[in-house]
Amino acid sequence: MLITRDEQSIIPVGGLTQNVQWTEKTDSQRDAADMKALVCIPTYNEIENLPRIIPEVLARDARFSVLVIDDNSPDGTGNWADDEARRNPRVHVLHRREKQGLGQAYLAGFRWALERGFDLVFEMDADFSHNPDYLPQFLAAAEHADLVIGSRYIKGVNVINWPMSRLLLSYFANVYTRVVTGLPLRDATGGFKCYHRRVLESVNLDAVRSNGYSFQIEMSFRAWRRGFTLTEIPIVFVDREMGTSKMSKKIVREAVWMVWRLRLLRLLGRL
Ligand SMILES: Nc1nc2c(ncn2[C@@H]2O[C@H](COP(=O)(O)OP(=O)(O)OP(=O)(O)O)[C@@H](O)[C@H]2O)c(=O)[nH]1
Ligand SMILES: [Mg+2]
Repeated sequence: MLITRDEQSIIPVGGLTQNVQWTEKTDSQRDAADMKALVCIPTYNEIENLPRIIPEVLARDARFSVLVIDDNSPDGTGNWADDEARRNPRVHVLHRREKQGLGQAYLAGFRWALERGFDLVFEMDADFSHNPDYLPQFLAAAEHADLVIGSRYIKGVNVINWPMSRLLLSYFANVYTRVVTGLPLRDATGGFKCYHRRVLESVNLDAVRSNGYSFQIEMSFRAWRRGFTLTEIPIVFVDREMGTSKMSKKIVREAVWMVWRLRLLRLLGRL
């Protein structure tokens, strides 16, 4: 049982300081302190970024471990991750034979996390678009929500270094998603997220089809339909400075159709 000292209870009594009053933590506080959190980082050719981002993540909270999910990166990212995992027990690696897309990588990571008893499971890019400084805020928000989503569009537009064309695409993709699916999120395509394990246990991961940005939409939509609490916290998203982009027209096309599929499944009562 965890007990915390309540600083407020240090009260001077008769000229002496009495500081022996201890208060028990509430259930939610106790849970939060004991939680095991896994930050899943999918990688494809991120050798410039991965060695820098892992220590940044681990330094933010002692509860964090990292799972690198590498799709056989030709630049040796997976080999570097293996070496790091041998050096550091808080680092783990999942290898997949070939590049199969972001969504499939995350699903493999979620299953890995559930099998090993993690309470909180994060999604995070390797390329520093997702600033590790926000991680403690996710932990705090996760005390009151089942799924926490980093949002670029809560207070205006918080994206740095994207060309206008990409910004407009992302912004209107979110408006479109909201209108078609009804999902009440400002940023449904963002990939900086924290799931409670109960969400991943409840969502039928085998039924999740999408892989690109629509993977983010589909996971949040399924969680929302299952009645979980979703909350967005504001983040500033910075475009990658190192490494190469994996963004493609195929990813956009997939998202355009996926939202209609979700709407249909909802109408049929299947979600
Ligand atoms: N394992 C795996 N990781 C991937 C795959 N595609 C992308 N990633 C990783 O997923 C994260 C997000 O991909 P990005 O390429 O940064 O996608 P983006 O942020 O939309 O686009 P850019 O930042 O412009 O490249 C990065 O850590 C990538 O290395 C994939 O097929 N498999
Ligand atoms: Mg990126």
